[in-house]
Amino acid sequence: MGNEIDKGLYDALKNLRDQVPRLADMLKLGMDEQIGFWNEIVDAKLLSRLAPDFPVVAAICGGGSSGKSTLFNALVGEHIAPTGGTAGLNRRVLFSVPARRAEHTDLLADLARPFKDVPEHLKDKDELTLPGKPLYVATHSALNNMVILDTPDFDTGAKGAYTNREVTRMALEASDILIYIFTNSNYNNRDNTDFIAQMLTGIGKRKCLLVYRVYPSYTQHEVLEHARTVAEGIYGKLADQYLLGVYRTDEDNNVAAGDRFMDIKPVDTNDPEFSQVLQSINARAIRLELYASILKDVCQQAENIRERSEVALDELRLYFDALQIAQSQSVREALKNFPINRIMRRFARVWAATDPTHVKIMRRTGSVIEFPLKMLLGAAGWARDQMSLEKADSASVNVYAQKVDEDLVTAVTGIHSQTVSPQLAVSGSARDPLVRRMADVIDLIRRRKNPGKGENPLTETAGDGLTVSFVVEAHPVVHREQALLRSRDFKSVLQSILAEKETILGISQDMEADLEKLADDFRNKMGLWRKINQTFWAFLNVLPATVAVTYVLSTGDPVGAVGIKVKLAGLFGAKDLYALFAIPFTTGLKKADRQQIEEMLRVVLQTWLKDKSKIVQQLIEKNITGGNIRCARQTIADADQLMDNINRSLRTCTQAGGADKK
Ligand SMILES: Nc1nc2c(ncn2[C@@H]2O[C@H](COP(=O)(O)OP(=O)(O)OP(=O)(O)O)[C@@H](O)[C@H]2O)c(=O)[nH]1
Ligand SMILES: [Mg+2]
Repeated sequence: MGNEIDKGLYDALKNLRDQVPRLADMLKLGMDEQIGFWNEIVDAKLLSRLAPDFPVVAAICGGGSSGKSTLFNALVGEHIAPTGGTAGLNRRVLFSVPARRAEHTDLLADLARPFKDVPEHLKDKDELTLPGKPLYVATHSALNNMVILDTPDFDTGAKGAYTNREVTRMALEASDILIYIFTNSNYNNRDNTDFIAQMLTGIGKRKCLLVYRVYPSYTQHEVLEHARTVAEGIYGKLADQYLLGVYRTDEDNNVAAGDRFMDIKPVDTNDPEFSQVLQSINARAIRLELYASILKDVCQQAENIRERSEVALDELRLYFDALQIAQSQSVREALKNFPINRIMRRFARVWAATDPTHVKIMRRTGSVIEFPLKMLLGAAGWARDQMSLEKADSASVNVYAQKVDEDLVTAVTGIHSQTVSPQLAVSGSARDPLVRRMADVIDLIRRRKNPGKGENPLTETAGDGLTVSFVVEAHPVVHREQALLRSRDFKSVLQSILAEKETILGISQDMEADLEKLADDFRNKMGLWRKINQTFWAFLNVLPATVAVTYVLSTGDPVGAVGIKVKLAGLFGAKDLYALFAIPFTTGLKKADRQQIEEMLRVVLQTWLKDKSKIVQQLIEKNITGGNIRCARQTIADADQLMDNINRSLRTCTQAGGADKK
């Protein structure tokens, strides 16, 4: 296992630990408890342990008075832990921490995670003989980046009620390897080895170094045999797989007297020194093996959360789209009445003002008006019409203003209630790309939640290409914004929108510019004769006088989120158009002229709708939907990005977990 893989795994895990809870929170998955557990496992079991410079941790365990503390002192090279003849002397775990790292509180906390307590600095040996938090000493041991644990014995007390068993379990859990020390009087104590075996089964099998405190007279053979008994007691048939080495320490009164440190020798003289074995331990490889199943579990859970997030994100997209459709529909609602007379008159003026000079002169002679229209208009009536139009115009402004008022109230009331509602009901044409996308998302979510059931809402109704209806839940992500909007007085929302009504009534500078450009474009498309053809010109002027004040827009077509798409085919069908002109079909209006007028109306109407939609949309967004829209849009963007990163990290973690098993 290369260092790069370790580092990659560690970084990927760290990213996951940071990003998975963030994503869940961002999308309001409502899995707080599960995610809390997940966080804890990643922190306690994996992250702290897989940090590249985390020390190798070895726990010294064994029965009472077998020499654990004496061994501990020998390994750290100082007489720190109390030793004595009374079994059960130590009641707490003592960590030896390399002095240069002893000031890192985080490291201390990570080392003692299973204890759920940060170790305290040992001030007095006797502290160890009283139960309590784990303790630590800073040491200058020759063992590089190594932490040794002295633990209490686990066989003091009556069977079933041993004093220190839970502490031993935590110490084992905190360590990478086990140093098991035993004596001639307890090497075949099944109770002791069973206990260790049981602990290791629960927390993951640690490999082990055996130390036999023995009389010098014991032969190598005897020592190995007794050690075998211990190893098999702990690991059963798999003993060889977990045994890192067998060592002996011969009884020595100088040691008991504290004059010398315990001397640990390999039983087989060809084996490496004890400290050498300790130093060559590849803790990270051990940990990867130890935590492989935890890692797999953590990845699996992260994957589950990621999948849930994906659904939630799709649902949010769906809500976002639905809200946009609802908003566009309300914009359309607000602009139901089209002041065709005003707009067309304005356009006629723009048209006249931008007429080239020679056309103006020719027009004045009146010689180019074609016959049927002359009949209709009457040459003399022309000027009179122009006068009366001005009056009609100002009267129509008031009527129109009132209509806009009504339409706005209806539209604003509608979109407001949709925006704060727990559900959003929208409908649209199956041909609309946005509607198709929504249908696909609904289908995707349904298939993920409930594989193999139901059908794409689109395929159910798409045969005739007509309207599809959706009910979309308000996404939890926008609940806060909804509450904010709900807490505002609706009347004042409405008032602040109506206060800006003027911007809808007037013809903005933008629109004026658009109309000029339109006139230009049109003229460029016309041949010379058509340019001076006064039939066309006359129509432009007669139009406002002959139509109703406003023309109610109505269309079953949905409005795309990006802009208003006006389908004039349905709006001004041939019949509609003639009604609009109030000109009998028999007038003999040339087909070419009719098409020209239709085309012109279409673009003028589109220009107007574009201009006004923008204004109304801004009004609605500013006062009603803006919070939800911004919040949804931002969350979608952020979650998308997070999801990408999580996918990458997950792949790294899964690969590291997989590679480890081989
Ligand atoms: N003669 C002799 N006595 C030793 C040797 N090693 C340890 N002892 C003694 O054995 C007794 C127990 O040693 P400790 O190191 O305290 O044993 P422990 O396993 O830490 O005991 P508890 O903490 O009580 O579980 C002490 O009196 C030590 O002096 C040795 O090599 N020779
Ligand atoms: Mg002790």
